[in-house]
Amino acid sequence: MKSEVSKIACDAAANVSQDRLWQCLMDLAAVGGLPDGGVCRHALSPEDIEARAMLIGWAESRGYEVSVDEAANLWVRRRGTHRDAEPVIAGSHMDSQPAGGKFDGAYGVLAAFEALQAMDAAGIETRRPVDMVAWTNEEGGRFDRGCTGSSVWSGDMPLEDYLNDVGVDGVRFGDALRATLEATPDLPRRPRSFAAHAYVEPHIEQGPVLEANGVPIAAVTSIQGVRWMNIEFFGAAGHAGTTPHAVRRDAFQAAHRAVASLNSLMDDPNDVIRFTVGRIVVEPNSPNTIPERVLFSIDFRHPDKALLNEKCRVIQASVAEAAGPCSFNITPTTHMDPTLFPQDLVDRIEASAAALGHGCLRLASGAFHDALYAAKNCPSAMIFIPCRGGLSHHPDEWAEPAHCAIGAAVLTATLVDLAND
Ligand code: HGY
Ligand code: MN
Ligand code: MN
Repeated sequence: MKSEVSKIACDAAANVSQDRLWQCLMDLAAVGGLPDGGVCRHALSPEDIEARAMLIGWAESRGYEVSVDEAANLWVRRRGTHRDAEPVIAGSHMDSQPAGGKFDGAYGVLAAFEALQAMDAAGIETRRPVDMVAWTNEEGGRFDRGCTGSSVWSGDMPLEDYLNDVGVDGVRFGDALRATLEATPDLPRRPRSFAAHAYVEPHIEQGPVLEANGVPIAAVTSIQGVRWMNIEFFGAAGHAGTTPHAVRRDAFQAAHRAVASLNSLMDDPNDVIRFTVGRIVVEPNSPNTIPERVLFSIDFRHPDKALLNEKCRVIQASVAEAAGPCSFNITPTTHMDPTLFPQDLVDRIEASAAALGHGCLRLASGAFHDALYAAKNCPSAMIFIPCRGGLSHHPDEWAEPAHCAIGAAVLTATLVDLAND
């Protein structure tokens, strides 16, 4: 791939409208908006369906081709002069964390949508079609696994593998998926997967580096690996006042020992390993009944695949030792290997930023993204913009309008030249 930036790419980028993009961001943030300024827009929820309907309305009013695939990934196409050429794709996700922010995912979808409109405003044609995509269930906050839509599109996971996942609300993934697809019965269907020329995902950094350096853009070089598991202990319920400790099979105490042991396993003096216990379920969850079942999630991450696998091998032994008189079960849920983005595509993002007069750093991503799966199907890369204090997965998540527009402009320039490859 070449990496000089064409004049029409810069012309299209100059047609990005900060106000139009910001208005869309605030309109989307209101869907599932919370009183504290955050967002709860769970994948395949009524709020997700409402957000999809809003985006479809915007896209259809601008004459774009809107379609959806079996995984409910939502596609908005700006036609190219060569209809059958492999498309260039840009996008991210609209589902959020349960106490999420206005920009995680939403920014990438709407920056991509703004790029299509900027190309229209510049009156430029591209050889290849340019697709905006909103992937299904990137976060995994409702259903235990993340990046569902992109992993299906990339061919990495069969959709059928997800259908029986049950959400935190007891809803089966397949049923929520069917309800979401039934909400847009007239949308043309896209095939489950198809070849693409390239994929570029804009996203807030979800870290402090860009803001600390006063730089508006990062060309992302890689995404670290991720392992998620659910660890369950099974004991025996009993009366908190009358059951002697000598005979107890307390599932919470087993979980407590296991978390302490895993904290030691994941202890890293270099502070590179990321280890989080984000969810815990205690049953029957009563102050005066000994817990008979406890489930907790673990999320751990590292840029080195060998280290991730080595830690996985030790987890089983740590949990078994902590179980004591309880039985246990370990269910791996998400397994993402570290991913490097192709140098020439990262170069193109850097070149676009430079051509538009913006500083650009190269950063690795601590968060996972749909680009990790898209990269299994086509050359993929990401553009980061700063977020305030590096905060994300939090109601106070914030990005500046100017940075949102700069990111969309760099995306637009990159997409135009990719679409004319
Ligand atoms: O968890 C992640 O890294 C992503 O933000 N869903
Ligand atoms: Mn995200
Ligand atoms: Mn996220």
